[in-house]
Amino acid sequence: MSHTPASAAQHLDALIIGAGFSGLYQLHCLRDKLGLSVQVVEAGAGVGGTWYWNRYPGARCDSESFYYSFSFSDEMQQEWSWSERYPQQPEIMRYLDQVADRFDLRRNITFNSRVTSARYHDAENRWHVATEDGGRYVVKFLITAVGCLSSANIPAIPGLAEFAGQTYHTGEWPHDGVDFTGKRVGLIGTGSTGIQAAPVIAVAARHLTVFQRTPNYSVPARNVPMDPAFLREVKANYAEIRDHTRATTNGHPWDIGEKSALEVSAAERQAMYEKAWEVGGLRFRATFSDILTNKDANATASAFIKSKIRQIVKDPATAETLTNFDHPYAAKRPPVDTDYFETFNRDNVSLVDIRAAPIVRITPTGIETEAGHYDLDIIVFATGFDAMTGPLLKIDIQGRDGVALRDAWAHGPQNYLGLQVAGFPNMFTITGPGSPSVLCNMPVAIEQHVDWITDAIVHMRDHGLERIETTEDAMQGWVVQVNAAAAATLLPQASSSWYLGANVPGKPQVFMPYAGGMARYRRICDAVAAKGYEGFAFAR
Ligand code: N01
Repeated sequence: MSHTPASAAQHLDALIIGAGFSGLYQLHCLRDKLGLSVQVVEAGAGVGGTWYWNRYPGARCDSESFYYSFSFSDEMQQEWSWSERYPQQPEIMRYLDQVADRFDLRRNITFNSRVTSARYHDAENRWHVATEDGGRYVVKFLITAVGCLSSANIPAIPGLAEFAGQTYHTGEWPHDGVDFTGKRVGLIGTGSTGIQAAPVIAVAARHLTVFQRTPNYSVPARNVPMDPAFLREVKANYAEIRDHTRATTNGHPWDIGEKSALEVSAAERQAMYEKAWEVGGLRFRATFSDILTNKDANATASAFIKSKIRQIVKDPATAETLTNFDHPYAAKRPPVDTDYFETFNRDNVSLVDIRAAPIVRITPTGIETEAGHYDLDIIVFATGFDAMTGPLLKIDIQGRDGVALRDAWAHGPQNYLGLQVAGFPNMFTITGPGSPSVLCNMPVAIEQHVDWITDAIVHMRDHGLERIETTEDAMQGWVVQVNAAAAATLLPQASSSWYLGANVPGKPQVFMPYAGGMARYRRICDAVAAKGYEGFAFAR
């Protein structure tokens, strides 16, 4: 569907920005359950959001397929069959395409259209929204479903524009792929993305040079084809599994271990880590109760992973560079991998320590560090994102009295429950900063937010209310809770983490997600609603 010409603004109940998991489900709820007039505006040519853009080699979800999916339709979860333990990007795209088809969502999505501005008009209690291609909308509710990791961060390295080869950012990957055959490839970045991409690029390229600034922990994913018997078991027990994911800290269907890493004997601890290493995946960090809260407990996990990497990587100097950790395990989002450390045993792969000898510039023929020059044909930036606030602040959002969100958040994001900002009535941010979002299995966090927003709108309709806006007091109280939740963990101790905004020069360093756990957060949100939406002010 194309947008309405500039002369005629489209008047709607709600506008949703983004057609990823969040936007699709929010559209379904508002349009099909509440009967509202709704349009989604999406910059891509298809649905998928973050998954639409992140097509880099090796792109795969680190959450397991059977629970990295929507739970709202039992028919859908019974019909859909995942092919692997962890879904690859194309399979997630097929899944989201069938969600869009099944619920006939595309007819209310405007593709290839990017929202540039959204301004709240107090007298009308309406948001006026404009898109890059001249679309205009006047809507009661503005719902951002822009994703947390959708604004690519390409470091401003001197000389970048002069590079004679090709450069790519993993989050803006060409749809027809990149041919690495016979090429010398430089990969900058060793976060979850770089760690997924390196083994796949290494197989295709003539030579891969990985430029590592901060060594990263990673645990084997242990991906396997889906076992049909396991999938049958899952489908037979989906209701229970979904309930479990909703009741846990990180939205996964397993519980964090009850024992402290420090209360067991060294032999028992080793055995438990060995077992978790064999199982693989993100649940490694749940082996003990205090890995994320106690430095000494964390050090045991760190030492175990270090020993594993040293066993895998044959060259001791390379192993040393890969394990010279500067932050507690899982204080940054822990990657999981398929043969990442094994990749450094290949003859065509080398590791460059750019913390010891930083990059000086990019030259027409490669990358120059303080230690030497590396000749390259292709540079891949796996350098992450202007996370959480970046996608929101790219849009010129202005609330009451023309106050810009960019100014309101000049010192870091502030909101109530990660859902609403004081001064921005009728605007909701799905999985925004201040909510568990990126610390949780995303579909679980998304469904909780979308359901809560939908219920709030039902409440307004039932009570003849036209405007909902968090109070300044509630917002400030929540900011205190977000900071306290982070401070109770080791998470803020990773000083270069994107959770803190530390990866983007000049960005205010504030711990952005709510670290108190999804289960607790859900209880707080439910209690707020049960008390008549405490902390929100309504107007007729
Ligand atoms: O980005 P990152 P990502 N010079 O910010 C380095 C999710 N995800 O795309 O640590 C040199 O984690 C930077 O170094 P340092 C997941 O939530 C999910 O990998 O700042 N290096 C770091 O090594 C994840 O956390 C999945 O010192 C520079 C890397 O680039 C999030 O996305 C898969 C640099 C960036 O790591 C982001 O992961 C993949 C510079 N100027 C990702 N700037 C799935 O589950 C940055 N770096 C599918």
